[in-house]
Amino acid sequence: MPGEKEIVKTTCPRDCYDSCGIAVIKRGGKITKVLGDRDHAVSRGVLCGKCALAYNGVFLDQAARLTHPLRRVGPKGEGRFEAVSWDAALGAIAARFQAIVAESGAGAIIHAHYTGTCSLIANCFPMRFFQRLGAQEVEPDTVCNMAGHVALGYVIGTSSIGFDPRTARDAASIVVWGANPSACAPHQHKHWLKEAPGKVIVIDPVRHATAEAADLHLQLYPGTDAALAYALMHVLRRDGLIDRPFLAAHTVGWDELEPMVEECTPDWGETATGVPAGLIEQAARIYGAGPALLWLGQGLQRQKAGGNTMRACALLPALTGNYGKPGAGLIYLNGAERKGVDGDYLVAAQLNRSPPPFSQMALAARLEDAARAQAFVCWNINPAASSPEQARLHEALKRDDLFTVVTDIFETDTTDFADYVLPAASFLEFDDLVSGYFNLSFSAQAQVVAPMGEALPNQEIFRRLAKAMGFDEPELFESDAEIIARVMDQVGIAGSFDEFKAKGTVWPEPEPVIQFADLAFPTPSGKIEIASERAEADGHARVPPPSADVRASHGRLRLLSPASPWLLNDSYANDAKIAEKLGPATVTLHPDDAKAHGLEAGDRVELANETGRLLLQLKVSDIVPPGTALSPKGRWPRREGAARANVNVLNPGEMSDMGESTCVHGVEVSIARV
Ligand SMILES: Nc1nc2c(c(=O)[nH]1)N[C@H]1C(S)=C(S)[C@@H](COP(=O)(O)OP(=O)(O)OC[C@H]3O[C@@H](n4cnc5c(=O)[nH]c(N)nc54)[C@H](O)[C@@H]3O)O[C@H]1N2
Ligand SMILES: Nc1nc2c(c(=O)[nH]1)N[C@H]1C(S)=C(S)[C@@H](COP(=O)(O)OP(=O)(O)OC[C@H]3O[C@@H](n4cnc5c(=O)[nH]c(N)nc54)[C@H](O)[C@@H]3O)O[C@H]1N2
Ligand code: SF4
Ligand SMILES: [Mo]
Repeated sequence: MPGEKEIVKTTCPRDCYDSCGIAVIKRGGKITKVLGDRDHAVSRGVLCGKCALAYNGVFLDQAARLTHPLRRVGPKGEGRFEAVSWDAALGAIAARFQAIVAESGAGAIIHAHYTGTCSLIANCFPMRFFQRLGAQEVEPDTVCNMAGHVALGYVIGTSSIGFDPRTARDAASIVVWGANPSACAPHQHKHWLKEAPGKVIVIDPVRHATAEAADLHLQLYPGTDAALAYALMHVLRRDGLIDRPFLAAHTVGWDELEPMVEECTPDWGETATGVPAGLIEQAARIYGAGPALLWLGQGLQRQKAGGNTMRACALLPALTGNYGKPGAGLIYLNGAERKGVDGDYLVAAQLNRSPPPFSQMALAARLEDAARAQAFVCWNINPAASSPEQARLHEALKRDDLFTVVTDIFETDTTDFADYVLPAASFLEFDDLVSGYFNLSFSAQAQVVAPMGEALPNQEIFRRLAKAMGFDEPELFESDAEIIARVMDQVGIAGSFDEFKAKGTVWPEPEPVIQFADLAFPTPSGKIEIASERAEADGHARVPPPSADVRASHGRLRLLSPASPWLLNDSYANDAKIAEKLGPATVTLHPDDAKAHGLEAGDRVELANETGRLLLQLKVSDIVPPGTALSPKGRWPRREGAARANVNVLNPGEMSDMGESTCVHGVEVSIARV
């Protein structure tokens, strides 16, 4: 191959716990290979399987990428377009927005976004535009992890200060509760958990690869976690494993909790959760020996009582004094503000004139409402695949009078419904910053090549649209270089961005950080709030009750649709090699359930409920407990034949107990052979 070999370090900005360092090999100015960066502490030279394929496959494939602004020429949903210039597209969009603002107010312009890219500028900068415009936001976390944010806010005052994973070297145990690192955090599965000296306990209905490799797997029925937490606390109390001086000094409400804990014996726990009492005892003793780390996954709280579950689980470190020392703590996520990043600056919060956001669970209903939804903009999100009430949403998106603008790097189910499609540059095509949300790493995203065709980074798209709208606030036009310099300064990274890019990743805190070292919690009392007045004022119990969901009845199954190791949310299904790995859409049942329904592996089956129906191929395995069905998320409806549906066609979009958040793992379905 002609041309000199060049290696460019960059960072994976996907919504993933790992934030891998990447090494891109270039020859003659062209990308020849995208690899893991050997010097990077997390990726250690190897990307996950899905990114190794997608970044060398569909991301580099000009035919698969969106390369020009497009205007719809066919009916909505068909995805037929003609190429237009940026000026024509942005001019038409601005004119339509101005007309809506004049007639109905900017609140009739709805925008949805999430974590298609997590690089800070591409993820945050467009908010400056939408908040200045006064458009109404679809609250992004409601489709993912909002219940957990609200719940942890009640207990410890924050959901974005987690333990530092590097402190695992001092932990006697790590509990992974309702997370699946083997799919969602592949390098934590492969390296971090394997190398941790402590015992690993997994609490999950599914015996995924991390559960398989763990010292202990508590395979509970979905939605029974609060009961399990109480049974564990019962053993801790009974066996003298409670840190009473810590409780007295740093918590409020133990006196209200203690009598509740007393009643929740391991036998009671077994009945409520399906986990054998002996395993509950064992797990409690391992955790109680401490120091112990508790990882509360995002899958855990996607349940009807997901907020209550998170509150109950978060009591374990409080009872055992697992804060403020090495090897102790709890993690949900680590926010960028942990590294000094000022989130308000990134989104220019001072410009905000938008009405309050609404839940993504209500998206389909809102888009049906012609008076309140006149325009719909999607960026960093593919709701036609990821959102609940899929059939209803697709119908709403067909409304001819709903002016729809979608920006993405690929044609997706959502772009199919757009009036205008705006081509976004991929992470290999612009400079940005990436803040790890598990590890306390902070990284540079480097432009490796020029954007494909006429594609532009999100931030540049919305700078140009702001100009077309005639806005003049300087925040709307701040350059990437200025933002990068400012954020590097906030994080305390000395030197130029070029120097930072050469390093790839920095760890602003060189030594493992001790979570809540000063034992000051950002709650109103400054302590851990076992009993919460704020929760009570919001209509919840003062102390989270030991509740457990009842089993699905009448032959119905509880449907779990967590992450697939081969997809990243609703991305990558359009990569040919990944499609091959995925095979047909499947649902997995326990052998007892398959037998009870007269089904065999390989059968074509239909899952159905009040919201929809879906055809799948049956797998039979005891990795799932009886009464449940497993069918991973992230397939593309447009690639699933005439039905044009994925597992979200079965999700009624019910809201969880807190934060108007998703309870997608609480869906119930019936099953029948086709
Ligand atoms: N059944 C079921 N449904 C679920 C879930 C579940 O567990 N089960 N999980 C939910 C969760 S946790 C989440 S987070 C959501 C995720 O759902 P989505 O946010 O819809 O999915 P993503 O694949 O993260 O990304 C959306 C799009 O962003 C695009 N993109 C990537 N980079 C860029 C960029 O730089 N600019 C622009 N403009 N676009 C870009 C990608 O190509 C992709 O099409 O799904 C939810 N849906
Ligand atoms: N490969 C891959 N990686 C990803 C993603 C992806 O789609 N693919 N998505 C990214 C995103 S957006 C997110 S939010 C994270 C999510 O990452 P995780 O936090 O790991 O969440 P999930 O994969 O949704 O679900 C994790 C586990 O929760 C379990 N679970 C479901 N219900 C319950 C319950 O009631 N109790 C308990 N104890 N467990 C339950 C499921 O069986 C599953 O094994 O992963 C990120 N990483
Ligand atoms: S998706 Fe996650 S595991 Fe895969 S390369 Fe990106 S950061 Fe690493
Ligand atoms: Mo998510």
